[in-house]
Amino acid sequence: MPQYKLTYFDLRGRAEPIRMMFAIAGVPVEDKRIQMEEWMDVKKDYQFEKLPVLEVDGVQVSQTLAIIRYIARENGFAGPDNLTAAKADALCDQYADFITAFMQWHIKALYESDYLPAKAKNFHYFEAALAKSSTGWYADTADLTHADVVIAAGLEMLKSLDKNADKLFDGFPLMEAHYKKYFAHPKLQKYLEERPDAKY
Ligand SMILES: N[C@@H](CCC(=O)N[C@@H](CS)C(=O)NCC(=O)O)C(=O)O
Repeated sequence: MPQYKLTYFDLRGRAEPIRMMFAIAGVPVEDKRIQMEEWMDVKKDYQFEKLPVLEVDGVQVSQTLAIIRYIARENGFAGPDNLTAAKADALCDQYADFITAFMQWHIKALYESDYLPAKAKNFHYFEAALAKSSTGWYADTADLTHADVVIAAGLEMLKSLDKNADKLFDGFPLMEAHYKKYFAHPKLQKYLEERPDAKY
């Protein structure tokens, strides 16, 4: 097995789905956390000058979704065939588009004008994907895929930042059921018990 080192800030953020994917796969990874004060000194050492970065036997892989797809594929969590993997990829990409809109809202306080419409539109897409699933996992797979990890971890962050978090799933019962099913996944329990406390 390769030596894995994941570098990110001392936050959950974009690294959390990656850490969770490793935990579910049962693969050890060094969880290197850089303090903000150190970042400017080392930024240039990373391919796109952004984190997270995964090192695989010293070889850098950048971009959150590229990293998570790689771990899922390596460990049998990308579905049984390429078409299923592509469906999981599409859900991850759609979630990433949505969370980018959310970040703009969070920075510029565009809650009503930008966030709420983006949330309503996207949650309908995700609810519809689950309505087509016979297993309760987003890509209709027997066990979860990276799409389930990316969306559930992303929603956990959203819950910590949305001022109306208690209403996050109102009107979206399948998404709520998925969220609970994900956080009850047996392979995630030890990680959840041991991970450092963090707001997001
Ligand atoms: N699309 C990239 C975005 C990476 C990104 O924006 N990372 C932020 C932290 S969440 C970062 O490294 N910020 C520090 C900087 O830009 O100097 C990904 O998903 O990995």
